[in-house]
Amino acid sequence: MVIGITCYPVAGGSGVVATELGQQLAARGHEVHFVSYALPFRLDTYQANLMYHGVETTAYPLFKFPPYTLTLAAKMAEVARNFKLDVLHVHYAVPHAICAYLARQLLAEGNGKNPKIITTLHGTDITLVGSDPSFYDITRFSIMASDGVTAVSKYLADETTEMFKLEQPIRVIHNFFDEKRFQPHGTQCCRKEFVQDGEFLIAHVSNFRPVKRTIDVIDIFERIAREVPSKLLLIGEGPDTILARRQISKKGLNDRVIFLGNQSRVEVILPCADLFLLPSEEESFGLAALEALACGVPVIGTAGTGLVEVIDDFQNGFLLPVGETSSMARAALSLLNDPDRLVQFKKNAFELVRKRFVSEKIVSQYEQYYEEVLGG
Ligand code: GMT
Repeated sequence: MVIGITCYPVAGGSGVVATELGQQLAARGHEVHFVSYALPFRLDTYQANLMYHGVETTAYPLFKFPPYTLTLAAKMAEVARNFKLDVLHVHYAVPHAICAYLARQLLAEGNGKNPKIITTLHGTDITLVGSDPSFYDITRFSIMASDGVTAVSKYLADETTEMFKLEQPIRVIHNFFDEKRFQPHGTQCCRKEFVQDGEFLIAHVSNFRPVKRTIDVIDIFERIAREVPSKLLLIGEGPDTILARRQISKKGLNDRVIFLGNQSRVEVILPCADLFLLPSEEESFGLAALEALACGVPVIGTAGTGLVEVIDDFQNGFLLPVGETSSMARAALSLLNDPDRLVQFKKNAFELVRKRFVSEKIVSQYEQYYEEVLGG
C-alpha cells in the first residue's frame, strides 16, 4: 500500500505513535509518506520506503496567524496525487482530519485517485481540544467525514462516541512498542550515572502540560524520598517545567532530581528505573507508561483513565484516584520496601505488556483496518 501519514512532529505521544507506525509499515514493504511541518521526533534515521514532505507556511502582513491548515491540506493533496496514496492516515483529529477532508475535496476537483482518510484519535484532541465549544462542530464533522476512525483505547472510543453523539463505529487499536528496542535491563543501561548503590531511581516522562500533574509527581517523590534513598529522573519538557523546577527548589530537592529534557531514545534510559510515575488528570492511553512497562518498570498511574487498559493493578503497578498523592506514595513504598515484590512487579511489567502491545501484533491490526476501509 501507499500510505500518507500526518502527525504533529514534536515530542508527544501521538507523534511518536504515528512515527513508529510509519517506520514499521515501511519495514513491512509499504511505501510511507510523512506530511508535516517538520521531520517528526524519533524519525531521525534514514529508512527505505519512507519519505518526508515538509509543509511550509506563508508569511504575509495580513496573516496574523499563518494559515498552516490550508498549506497542509494543499500538500496532502499534492502528495496524494503525485504518489497515488491509497490511504491518508492522520493522527490527532485537530486540525489534521479536516485538512485531510479538504485535500480529498481538492483531489475530487481534478478527478484524481482519492485516498481513504483514516483518523486516529489520541486523547487531548477529543477530551481537551475537540470538545472545546470553538472546535466541537468542526471536530465532529471531520470525524464523521473520515472513511475510518480509530482510537487508542476503548476508554477514548467510548468518550468520543458519547461526547460527539456518533453513530459510526470507532475501531480500538491500542498503542504499541517496538519489542526489539524496548527491553528490560537494556544493554546500555546507565543506572550508575543517576544513582549510587542502594538508591532507587523513580522516573517520569511527559510533555509537562497541566494535564500531567507534574506537581503531583514531585509531591509523590518527596514522600518517597523521606522514607527511602532515591532520585527522581524527569524526561521531557513543556509549559509546567518552570513550575516543577520552582517546586523542587522550594522543597529542597535540587540534589535529588535530574532533568534530562526531551529524549528520543527513552528505551536506553528507562530500564535503569525502579518505578515510573504517571499521575495524570486525564490519559487516553498513556504511551509513556507502556514504554516504561516494556522496559520492566512498574507504573503508578491514575484510575478512571485509559491507563486501566495498560496497567494491571496490583500486578505491574497501581491505579489510584487522581490527586491522591499520599496513597500513590504509600503504594510506591509498598514496592520499594519489599525487594521480592518489586522484582515480581518488574518481571510482570515486561511480561504482561508483551502479550498485548507488541508492534508485531498492533501494526497488523492497522494493516487489516486499512484493507477493510479500502475494501469499502
Ligand atoms: O499526552 C499528551 O498530552 C500528548 C498527547 C499527544 O497527542 O501527543 O498524548 C495523547 O496521545 C498519546 C498517544 O496515543 C496517549 O498515549 C496519551 O495518553 C494521550 N494523552 C492524553 O490523553 C493526556
